[in-house]
Amino acid sequence: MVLLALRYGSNLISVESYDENNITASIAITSIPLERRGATHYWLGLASLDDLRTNTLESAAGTLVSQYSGFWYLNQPDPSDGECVHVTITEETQSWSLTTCESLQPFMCRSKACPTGSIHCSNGNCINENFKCDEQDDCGDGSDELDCPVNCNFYLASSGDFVESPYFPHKYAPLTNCKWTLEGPQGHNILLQFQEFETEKTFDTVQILVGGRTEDTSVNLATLSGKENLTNRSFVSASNFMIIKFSTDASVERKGFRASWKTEPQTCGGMLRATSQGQILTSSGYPDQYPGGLECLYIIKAQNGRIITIEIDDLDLNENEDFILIEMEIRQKVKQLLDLLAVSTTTKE
Ligand SMILES: [Ca+2]
Ligand SMILES: [Ca+2]
Repeated sequence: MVLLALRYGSNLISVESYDENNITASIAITSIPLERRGATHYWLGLASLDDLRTNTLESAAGTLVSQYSGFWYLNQPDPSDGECVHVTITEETQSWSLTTCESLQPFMCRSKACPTGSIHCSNGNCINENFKCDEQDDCGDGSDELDCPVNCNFYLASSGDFVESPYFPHKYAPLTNCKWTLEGPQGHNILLQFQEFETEKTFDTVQILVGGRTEDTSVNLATLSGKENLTNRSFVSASNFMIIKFSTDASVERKGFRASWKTEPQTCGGMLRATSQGQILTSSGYPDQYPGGLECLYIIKAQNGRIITIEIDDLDLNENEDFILIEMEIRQKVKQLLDLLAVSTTTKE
């Protein structure tokens, strides 16, 4: 959630006064249907520090807030319930409680307002609108330069389109630096597929980045060069952003590339029902690589009195960066069972 908010240059909302609590409550109430109020929670960007021994909460932006400024539910804050603050919406107000941080809940973000004559950067900064497309990075994350066709920087926001190197299918120019920033609807992945690809090997490269709207919020998915047959390979971003960068050196040009991109709804996570027959759960794209930036929550339920068994048959994760967390719920309290961090095979729980 914190990542998602950062991709839009904002942070999770943190509430520090009575007025702010009322404002966020009214925003939440108007965006949640009447029949779901009272049963609906959303995340505040606050977490308890040191099990509340110092009476302090920390906001997603890193500021410290006293627990006494909270609008807590009866018998809350109880650090044994978890570390993260969520709120429960009732008819017209919201009350806070602590809970475990792993569940996927709605959340609210806050970003700075920019004065007239200035524009919003993707990292939350505001800059004078005259600094847009002047080939200088004034935002600090390059977002004032990402939508500048005159400088070969294209911003494409849709559910799909195509991207091709300049002058394709004729040769591209030496010393080219182009960038395409693709943005699909929220909750969708981006899939990129090349129809043709030919550049000077090693010296003229196409780089694919996924994660956020800017390079500093993204990770490198692939760097391509040479003559490659990529028609059977697709490049997937688990977020609704993808960046394609094309750079060439001073000599030897080829025809370049043509690729199409489309979006598809994210399908990971969901409610599953355990039965006496075993069922198989796989990560997105298995047995191929899972896309970067995934965050999936599966809730497995069984009939009362039944035991749920999970057997891991095959596990291959990026060590220390990607993980699977298995938790169980006893009397509505969630306890952590297993945290799979490293590469290993055949574990049984
Ligand atoms: Ca600029
Ligand atoms: Ca070249």
